Amino acid sequence: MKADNIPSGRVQKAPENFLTPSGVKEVFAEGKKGRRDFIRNAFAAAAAGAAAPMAMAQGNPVPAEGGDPNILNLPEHTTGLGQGVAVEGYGKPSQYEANLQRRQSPGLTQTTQASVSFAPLQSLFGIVTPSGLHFERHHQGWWDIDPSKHRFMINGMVKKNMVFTMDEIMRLPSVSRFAFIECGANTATEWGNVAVPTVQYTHGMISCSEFTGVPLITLLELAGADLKNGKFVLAEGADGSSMTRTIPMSLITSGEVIVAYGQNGEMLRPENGYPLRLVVPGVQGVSWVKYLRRVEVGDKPYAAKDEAIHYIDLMPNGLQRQYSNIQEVKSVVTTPSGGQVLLDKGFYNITGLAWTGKGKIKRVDVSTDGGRNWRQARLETPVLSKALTRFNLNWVWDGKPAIIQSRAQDETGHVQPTYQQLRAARGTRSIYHNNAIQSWLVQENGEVKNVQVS
Ligand SMILES: Nc1nc2c(c(=O)[nH]1)N[C@H]1C(S)=C(S)[C@@H](COP(=O)(O)O)O[C@H]1N2
Ligand SMILES: [Mo]
Repeated sequence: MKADNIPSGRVQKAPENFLTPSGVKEVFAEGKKGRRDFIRNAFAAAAAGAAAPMAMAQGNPVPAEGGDPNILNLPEHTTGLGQGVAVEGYGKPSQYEANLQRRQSPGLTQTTQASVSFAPLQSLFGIVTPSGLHFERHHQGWWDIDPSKHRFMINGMVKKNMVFTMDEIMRLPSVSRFAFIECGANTATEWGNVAVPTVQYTHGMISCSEFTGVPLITLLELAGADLKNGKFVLAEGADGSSMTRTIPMSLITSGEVIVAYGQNGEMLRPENGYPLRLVVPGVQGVSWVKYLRRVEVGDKPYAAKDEAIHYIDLMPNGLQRQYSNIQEVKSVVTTPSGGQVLLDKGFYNITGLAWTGKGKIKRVDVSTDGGRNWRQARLETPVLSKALTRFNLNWVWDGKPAIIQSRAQDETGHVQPTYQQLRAARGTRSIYHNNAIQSWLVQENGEVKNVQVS
């Protein structure tokens, strides 16, 4: 069944011509071999598309007669002696999970010095992104900086300029909080209806971690910052990208902005800013300055390059919208999603992620008919402010083409827009800040594809 034959006729088949023919083949080849194995085949198509999320990925079908050898024959792991502890090792995932990787998008130019890697959302559970699978965005490469030589400075509208070593920062009162980070360019290819094949590439520039560090306000108070006239802070990174961003003081005085050294219970990973990064919950990723070495207190926005010419939105009236910091309410179904293949009709767990930079997710509705009917999904706890929220919904697939969508609403009442609504408000020439409803087409043969419903 082709996308253009879908019931309503409202579906536009997303163009795939940006993918090389072999890239497209790779995505679906595995799935075609044996559709009965939803998990094994659908997710094994790793290179350009999906990746295996589940342990069952390696299982063989259970024989109808004669007993299951996987039960009848005692395996070696039941009769033999297992491996000893890896005494000084750092634990690694199972060898059977080798397909679970962050990857460069097939929709972007492939380079050896790539500057973006996408998190495999289709294979993740719950709300925490394992640190090794956190998306990466480097404007000038990443570094593994010696923490004993790293310095953090405060200047500008302060009583005294201050310099901290890492040891000095780690003596101060710390806080831990869960927060999502989303690059403002996440889902950018969909503005042009370029159908990158999987959710890894449509939405994989988002991750969620527990961050630990010192509230920036604590450090500013130590320096005697002028919190009355100092309305903005400039944050600067120590890499060669000259990454500087203006942070409004209101976010800092609320205590939310953290100068973080911890991520998911250990020190930050080098790719994510080791040994120090700014955590700015609810705000787009570019403001989460990595390798943080300096903040300056000022009385006006700095209009730095990454806020004057990048990360701005070209509006329909031809004007640029600047400082669109807060990431608005958004969600995406991660299974079933592009590149996956459904088995026969029957029961499936629809699952996905929702988030908003404005606070908590209030509800998520899911449609399986392209937005005509909606059912309320279960929000899994905890539902945390400015963190990812996991949702699930029971679904019985009747084997007919289906268009799966999710629509999130946050506690401020904002609802995720359709593409039609988004384009009406924002025009068609944007790159950043696309929070529209994503559609996945489940075809009769079980293959799931990225489509746009207008
Ligand atoms: N110093 C520095 N900070 C940076 C960047 C950078 O290139 N250098 N990239 C920014 C961008 S655009 C994003 S989306 C996030 C990505 O963070 P991550 O690589 O930890 O996912 O870091 C931001 N902070
Ligand atoms: Mo970004």
